[in-house]
Amino acid sequence: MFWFNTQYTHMVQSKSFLDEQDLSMLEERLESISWEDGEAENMEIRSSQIKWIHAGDPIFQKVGQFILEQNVKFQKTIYGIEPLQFTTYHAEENGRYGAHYDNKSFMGGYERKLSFSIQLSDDSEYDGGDMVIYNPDPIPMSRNKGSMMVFDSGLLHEVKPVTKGIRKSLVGWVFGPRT
Ligand SMILES: O=C(O)CCC(=O)C(=O)O
Ligand SMILES: [Fe+2]
Repeated sequence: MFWFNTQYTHMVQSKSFLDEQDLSMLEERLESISWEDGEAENMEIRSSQIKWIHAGDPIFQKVGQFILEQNVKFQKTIYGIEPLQFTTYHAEENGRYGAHYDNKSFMGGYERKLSFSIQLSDDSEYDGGDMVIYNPDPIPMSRNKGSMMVFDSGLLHEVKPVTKGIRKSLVGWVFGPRT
């Protein structure tokens, strides 16, 4: 008999998910999108500015394909990806996102199954600001520009305060049936 290796994975990291060309084209498209108010209910734990990238942007093709490939390891029932959240954390504003779970709020009948973050700043552009996932031990995400971390939305994670410069990220959530 042949047995599939269905060992469950909690996180996956790609050190160079977006290349230089992807990054510069994405930056150009972001220029034409306007800023939105951050979510006020989270202000005690969160300080950041956001823009939304909606389905139709070419980044969804690349992200969607990677998510489907990686889901072989996560084994989640997934339907799609919410709009992507471009986020900036400024040192002057004590930019941070305190420890939280992404699967605690529901959108209609759906539940967040997987979360991901793509680094859009180079390690040299900011101090502090580490994205850390607790599994339960802390695992810091790569600080390589263009790297991508995919993780179970049920894992606690945080963005430590940025103490110098600006950290930029592209954050997304993959949803499936509410269980
Ligand atoms: O900026 C990041 O890398 C992660 C942000 C985050 O956890 C979120 O917006 O839910
Ligand atoms: Fe999060």
